[in-house]
Amino acid sequence: MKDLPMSHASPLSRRAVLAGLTALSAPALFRPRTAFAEAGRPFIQPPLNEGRFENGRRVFDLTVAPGLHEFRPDIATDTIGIDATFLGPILAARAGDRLRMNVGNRIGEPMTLHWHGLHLPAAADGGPHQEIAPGAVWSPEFDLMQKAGTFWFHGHQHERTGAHVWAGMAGVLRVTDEEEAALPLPRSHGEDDFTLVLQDRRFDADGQMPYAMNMHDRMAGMQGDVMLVNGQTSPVLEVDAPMIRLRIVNGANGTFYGLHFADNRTFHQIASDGGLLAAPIPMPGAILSPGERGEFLVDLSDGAAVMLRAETFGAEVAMMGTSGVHDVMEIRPRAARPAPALPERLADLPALPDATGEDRRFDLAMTGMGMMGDFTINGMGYDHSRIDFAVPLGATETWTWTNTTPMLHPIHIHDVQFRILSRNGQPPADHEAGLKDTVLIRPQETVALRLSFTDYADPVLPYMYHCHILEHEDAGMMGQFTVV
Ligand SMILES: [Cu+2]
Repeated sequence: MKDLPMSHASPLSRRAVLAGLTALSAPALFRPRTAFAEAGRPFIQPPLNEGRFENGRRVFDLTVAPGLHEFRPDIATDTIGIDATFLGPILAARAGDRLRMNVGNRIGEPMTLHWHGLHLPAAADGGPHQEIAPGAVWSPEFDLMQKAGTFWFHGHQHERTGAHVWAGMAGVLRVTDEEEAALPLPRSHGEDDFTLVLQDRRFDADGQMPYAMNMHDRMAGMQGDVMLVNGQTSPVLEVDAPMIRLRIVNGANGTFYGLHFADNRTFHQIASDGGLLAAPIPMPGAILSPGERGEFLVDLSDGAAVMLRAETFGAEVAMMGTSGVHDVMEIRPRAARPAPALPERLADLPALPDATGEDRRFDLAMTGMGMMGDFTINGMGYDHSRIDFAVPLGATETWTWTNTTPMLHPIHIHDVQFRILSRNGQPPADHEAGLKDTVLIRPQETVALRLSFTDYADPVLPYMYHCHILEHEDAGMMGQFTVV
């Protein structure tokens, strides 16, 4: 195989996707992967589940159980699914709904299910303190206090998050609201609006994907060489629409995706983790860290087929460079036809709230070579019985993160949608200026966030803040705070 500089293979992504990722990046290699399965199977999405209504509540019944999933025809791989053989349904709900989630645990070991990105009481969060015993059903109830957007849910069991998500314990929550519904955007699920959970997996000779970590996996997070879209390899999406919306979830354990199109066409980001941006942002490429979501508009008016690609990075990109470029999904428009104009404005983002409370500092560090337990925040690993601090209810705080490790860390904070104040003293890029719950902190970077803690207090039960590389989280790069 001939190694080509990335600038030959993918000039726009080299400039736009890697730019600023790290100045230390080794020359990137272009290594097209051999197909894992025969390409060209039709793109499929998990079923849309709108729940059922009961006493004014939207109720979702979710059963988490072992599955056998065919990633390759006629090869059954052991998995975990949520009412499916791998991953779970796309839950559809409206902002303001009262939700009740009935989560049944049939996996034979303790688990939790965390509602990633939602503002809710700590008791309903689904973090490590809301353990569901084998055979039990957990039924939190809460108000859906989000803007329209793409959220997700996944396992969060203490020290088992990586294993559970790797096996398939994750799903998507699609939230709609009136503000979004009034905009001229594609929103017909399965026609011009598609949800993609991106993951990568490693399979053994028997077609299984054991959660067997080697030294590198412990340091950098589990990564695979097979790209999955909703648990499927190399799908083809045929569409009739001249403009489509892709809701993309990075559901990987430890892989960063630098998304771009093979023909380097510009696409537009319209939403970040917590909902719509102020205006569509033209992007030649977009990085999604583990845990992050983005919604993108893709113009298909030329009628030409195009390949969505992902340049994949591990946390150690600063030391090792990228691990390759993967074909993710081919999009085939059935015809050329004019695309509608993009809306000039999307949402009115509220002004950054003024700080009323503490300035807190978080130092991300590692010792040794990232052996188990060596990832720390403020010098400490996670202790399930230690609450690191309490935030007064109603406070707006500034949390400043500094990364002294040579690795990338996507930091996720439960309960809140926050705003990025600055990266190394500079204002955030437009696509990072909206609502966020997960933020990439590069080596040697200092990132300041503004967060408001409203509505829910609990003197006992905490929320989590942690690295969303699940192997870093499980190794202790996590802390807990209460809102009181
Ligand atoms: Cu990390």
